[in-house]
Amino acid sequence: MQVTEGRVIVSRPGRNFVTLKLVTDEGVTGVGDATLNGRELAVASYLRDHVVPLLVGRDPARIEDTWQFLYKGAYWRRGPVTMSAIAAVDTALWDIKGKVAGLPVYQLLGGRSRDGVTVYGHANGETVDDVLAEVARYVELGYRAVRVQCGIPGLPITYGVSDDKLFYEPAGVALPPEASWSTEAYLSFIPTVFARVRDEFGPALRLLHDAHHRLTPIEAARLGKSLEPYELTWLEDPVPAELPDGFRLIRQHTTTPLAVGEVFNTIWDCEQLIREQLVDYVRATVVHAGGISHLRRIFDLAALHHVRSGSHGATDLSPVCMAAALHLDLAIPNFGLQEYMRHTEETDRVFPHAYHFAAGYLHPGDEPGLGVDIDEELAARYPYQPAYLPVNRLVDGTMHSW
Ligand code: EZ4
Ligand code: CO
Repeated sequence: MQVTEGRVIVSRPGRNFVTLKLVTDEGVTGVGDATLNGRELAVASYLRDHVVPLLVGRDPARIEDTWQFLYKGAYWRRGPVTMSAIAAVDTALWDIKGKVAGLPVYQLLGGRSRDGVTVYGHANGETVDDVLAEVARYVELGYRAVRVQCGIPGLPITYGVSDDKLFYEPAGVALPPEASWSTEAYLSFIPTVFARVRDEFGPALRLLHDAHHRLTPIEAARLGKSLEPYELTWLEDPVPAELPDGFRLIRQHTTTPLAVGEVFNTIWDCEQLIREQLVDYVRATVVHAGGISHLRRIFDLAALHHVRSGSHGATDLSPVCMAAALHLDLAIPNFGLQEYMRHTEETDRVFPHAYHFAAGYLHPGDEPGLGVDIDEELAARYPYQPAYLPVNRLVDGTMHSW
C-alpha cells in the first residue's frame, strides 16, 4: 500500500480547524488533526508545502519510521508547528492501520484498560451563583468531574469565563482581545468560590481549577495551600512551565495535586517534571505533542514515575484529536482524566464520529480506525477566518503571562 495524496483541509465550522486527510492507492483513508489555535495557517503550510510531498509513495504501515523520518529529517526538531504537523500524519497513519486491521485503534494499543474514559467539563460564570448553576448543569448531565472558573470582582474580563457555556470558546475574531488580571484579587477570592461549590455539591464530585500560567511559584504555593480543604483533583498550569524548578517550590508547600502540559509539544518539555515527580498529571495531547505515537511515549515515561495522564480537550482540539485521545486514554495503564469541552453542532456535523458520552464517561466506539471522519463538502462551506487567543494585561497595563 502507498500514500497517494494528502489533503490539508482548513475550515471554520464554529471555529477554525486544520485537518489532514491521507489517501492510499487502495482507497483506505486516514485523518489527523493539525489545529494550532491562533496560528492555524502555519501548520497548514508546513504540511502542504513541506510534509505531504515526502509522504507520497510511502508505505502507510510504517508509522514509527515515518515519525522518526519527519522528526529527525527536518533537522529543526520540536516546536508547536512542527510537532502539530507530525501529529497529524501520525494520527492519520494510526487511523489507516486500524481500518486495514479492521480494529479500533485502542485494540492496536493493547486493548482497553478500563470501561470508559472519565471526562471533566467546564463550569464558568461571572458570579459564584452563576458558577453554582453551571456546576449543577454538568452534574445533571452525569459528569463526575468539573473544572470551576469564576469572574473576579473588580476585573472586567477574566480568561476562562465567557458567554458560551457547554462549548466555551476562548479565541476571538480579528485582533487579539485583551483580558485583565490582578493576582491579589484572584488569590483571596478563588478559595471562597471553592468553599461554596464543595458545600453545595458534597465530597464526591471531582473539582479542578486552571490558573492559566498566571502566578509565580510562591503565589501558586499559597493558592494550592488555601485550596487544600476543598480537595481538588488538580490545580492546572499554576506557573508558566518553561522553568520546571518552579514546580519544586510549589511542591514544598502544598498537597494540592498539580497538572501541566497543554502547551507541551515533546517529551523533552516534561521529562524533568515527570522524572522528579514535580507534577501529578501531564496534559499533553495528541495534536500538539506529536500524535498518538509520541504521546504514548510521554505517558509511558509518566507511568514509571507515578504521574498520570490528563489530556487537554478544549474546543480547539478537533473531534479527530478527541477520538485519537480517547483510544489512547482507554488503553494506557496510567490514565488520569480527560478534558472534554463539547463542540458546537456545526463542528460535530463536519466531523462525524463514533465516540459518545454516557454517565460521565466518553467511549471511542468500536469502528475500525479512529471512528471519525471529515465531511469535506460540508467543511468547504465554512471558510477560514483569522481568530486569536486573548492577551492578558495587569490592571496597570503591563503585559502578563497567560
Ligand atoms: O487555553 O484551548 O484547559 N484548557 C485551557 C484552554 C486553552 C485553549 C488554548 O487554545 O486552558 O482554554
Ligand atoms: Co488549561
